[in-house]
Amino acid sequence: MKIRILTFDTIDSTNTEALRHARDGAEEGLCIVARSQTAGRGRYGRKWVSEKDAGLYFSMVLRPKIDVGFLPLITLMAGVAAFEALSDLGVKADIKWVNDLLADEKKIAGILAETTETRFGLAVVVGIGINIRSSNVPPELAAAATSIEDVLQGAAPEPTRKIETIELAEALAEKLARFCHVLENDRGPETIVDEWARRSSYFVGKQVRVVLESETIEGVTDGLEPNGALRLLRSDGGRSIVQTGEVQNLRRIT
Ligand code: BT5
Repeated sequence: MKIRILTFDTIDSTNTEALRHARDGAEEGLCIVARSQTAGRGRYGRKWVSEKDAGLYFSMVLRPKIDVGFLPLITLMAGVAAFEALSDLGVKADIKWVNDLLADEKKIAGILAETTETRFGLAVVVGIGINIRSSNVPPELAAAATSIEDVLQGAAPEPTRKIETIELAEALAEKLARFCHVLENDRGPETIVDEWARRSSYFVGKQVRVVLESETIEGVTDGLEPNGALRLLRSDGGRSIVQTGEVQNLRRIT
């Protein structure tokens, strides 16, 4: 896939812009990066804080050649790619099912994958927000969120190298392209689940509370289904399978 990056100073949402391009026929590999977003969003219409030059606001158009049943794995695949991009900068992350990356148990990045039908077939836009500087973590999120610079400064006594947004965007795009190809291989879905499992402490044995639209479930994680859904051993002794699209909130409990 040919990677092409379009950069903007300010934009509503890089996902919205990438969806527009996808509908206009953009090829896969097109990436949108903005220095700030005025309407950066998470799932369920939640806001994504997007201060100028304080984070990476990135979206990539994909046209994955996979069975629609495996589309939820795109979010997991993106988690693996983002984990690797952070790792290359010295940040040891954890992937929290389904779309969060944590460092020091706080959210450092979030993923929002959206699909759209186009004249050229289905397109998926993978949006990733990564906090680079602590100025992207407002006081009300301080207990729950962190940034690359916070994590690196906490780990090393020396001042850390300034993280360049565009370099991070290029590295992330390259990893997304690589893992997207992996997903398209014959045993791609299994491989992506394995890659995810190796990088996530949430794969098995994590005590969690999961908020769905109509109920809240508590239990222990027990692996993933082939499509990325989460298996849970519920506290009441039963079993549940939570699909990637139905979870509003998942929290570790101890
Ligand atoms: C997400 O949603 O985590 C997906 C975030 C995706 C953002 C990227 S930025 C580039 C692209 N363009 C977009 O418009 N979006 C994507 P969700 O799981 O719903 O989490 C949202 C919640 O995370 C909020 O309700 C806050 O509690 C918290 N939050 C908001 N901004 C944050 C930030 N900068 N860092 C950490 N947590 C944040």
